[in-house]
Parts: sequence; structure tokens; C-alpha cells
Amino acid sequence: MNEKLKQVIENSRHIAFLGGAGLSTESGIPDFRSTDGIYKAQTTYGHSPEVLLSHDFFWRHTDVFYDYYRKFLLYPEAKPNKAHKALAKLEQDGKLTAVITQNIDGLHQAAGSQNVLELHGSVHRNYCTKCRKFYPMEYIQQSQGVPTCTCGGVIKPDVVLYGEGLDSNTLVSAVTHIQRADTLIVGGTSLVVYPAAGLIDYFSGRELVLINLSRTDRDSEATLCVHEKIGEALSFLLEE
Ligand code: CNA
Repeated sequence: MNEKLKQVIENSRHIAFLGGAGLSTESGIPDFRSTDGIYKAQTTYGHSPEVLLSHDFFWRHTDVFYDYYRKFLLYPEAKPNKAHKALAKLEQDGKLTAVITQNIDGLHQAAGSQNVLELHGSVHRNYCTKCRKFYPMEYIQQSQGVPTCTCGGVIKPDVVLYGEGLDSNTLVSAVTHIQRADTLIVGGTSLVVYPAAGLIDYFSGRELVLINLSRTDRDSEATLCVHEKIGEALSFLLEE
């Protein structure tokens, strides 16, 4: 157990958590930058995930987008891991005010977290671009080719694609939680996707903790850096 991490959490009263794809690798969902996910996408489709998951690509090649999306972005069997559960427990204990996530997999909610700010949306919500009717993930999974609504409109995942803006209410709420926090824990993110990565700049509290397998450009600003699997690093919270 990392004693310093334990101490920081014990001494904190208002923790905000900012996370990314690394949170869910221990649930079997690959991230973008440390696995062969990118390689697979590039060799199969001839484009990077950033291109395949862009607004332009969605509208120009909707069928290819959905082929990639179903194979690489939907993980109906994935279950929350120790990291998701530890964060849910910290919230229940009254220490954690918000989970701010770049993930779109819904695993924080599945673990029991209540205040989850999904910066990039969720695969569990999909809407008709014509009449705005909502559809669950299962509908996308089970449909063939381009999923369409009963009204005939094309269905789009409620996921922020590259080239699209983030929901402003979610962003404002994320900034507010970070500004009010005495501790910000950042975990499982390479901190290269903006504006999410820039949210760290709003933090002016005492402890900035980075928990990431690989180094990030912001490591030097942290009061504590933990280069471990985040599920393992936080698992002590589940033993208390
Ligand atoms: P990223 O750029 O793929 O970075 C992930 C980071 O997590 C890397 O630096 C890894 O070293 C680190 N990491 C991997 N596994 C662990 C672990 N077990 N413990 C600690 N660290 C780990 O992902 P970001 O989230 O930074 O990039 C943002 C993109 C990726 C967002 O737009 C996401 O929507 C998108 N994404 C989301 C998911 C998901 O919802 N689960 C999966 C893949 C990509």
C-alpha cells in the first residue's frame, strides 16, 4: 500500500477525481495510447481513432464509423473494477464530491458513483438526429449497418466526437468541483486530450495526486505521483 496516498486521502475533505481510459483497462476495456487499440484500428481501417471518431467521419462514412464503433467502443460485458468501486466508496464516505471522467463506458455509475460528470458523453445514450428519440446501447449493438430511428433518422451516440464541443454545463460543473477541492486525484489519463486535460489548471488546492501507469507531461506539478495500476493503488480503500 502507498502510505503517502493513504495519508493524503485521510487528510482531505473535498476530493475531486479526474480520470480517463486507464480507469477501465482493468475492466478489460483497452485505452487509446498504451495498448494495441490504435494499431488495430489503423491496420484494419487505415485511420487513427481520432479520425474514425470524428464528427466529419461520422457524417461522411457513417457505416464505417459504426463498424469501428461496435467493435472497439462497446463492451457490454465489462464490469466496474476496484478503482471504480473505491471512488464510489470515497463518495459514500463523504470525501469525494465528483468523478469527472473522459470515459464513455458508464462504469462509474455501475459501481455506484452518484455525481459523475461525463465530459465526453456515454455509449449508453444514443439519439435520433431527426426527432431526438433516445435509444440504449443494446439497440446500437443489435442493429446492422447504420442504426436508424422509427422515424427514419440516423441515430448518433451521445458521445463527444473529435471536432465537437463539450457540453458547457458539464464543463462548468467540473471546473467548480475542481476549484473547490482541497485534493485533486487525476488517474488513468495521458492528459493529452483537451479541453479535459486543461481542467487541472483550475485546481489551486493542496494536493495534486497523479496515478498513471506511464509518465505524463504534468508529473512535475504533482505533489504525489503514483506509477501503478490505479485499481491496485486505490484498493486499500475497499479494505477499510
Ligand atoms: P489514453 O490517452 O488512452 O490514456 C490512458 C492512460 O492511462 C495512459 O497514459 C496509460 O498509461 C494509463 N493507464 C492504462 N491503464 C492503467 C491502469 N490500470 N492504471 C493507471 N493508469 C493506466 O486515454 P485518455 O482518457 O487520457 O484519453 C482521452 C480519450 C480516450 C477520451 O476521449 C476517452 O473518451 C477515450 N477512451 C475512453 C475509453 C472508455 O470509456 N473506457 C476507452 C478508450 C478511449
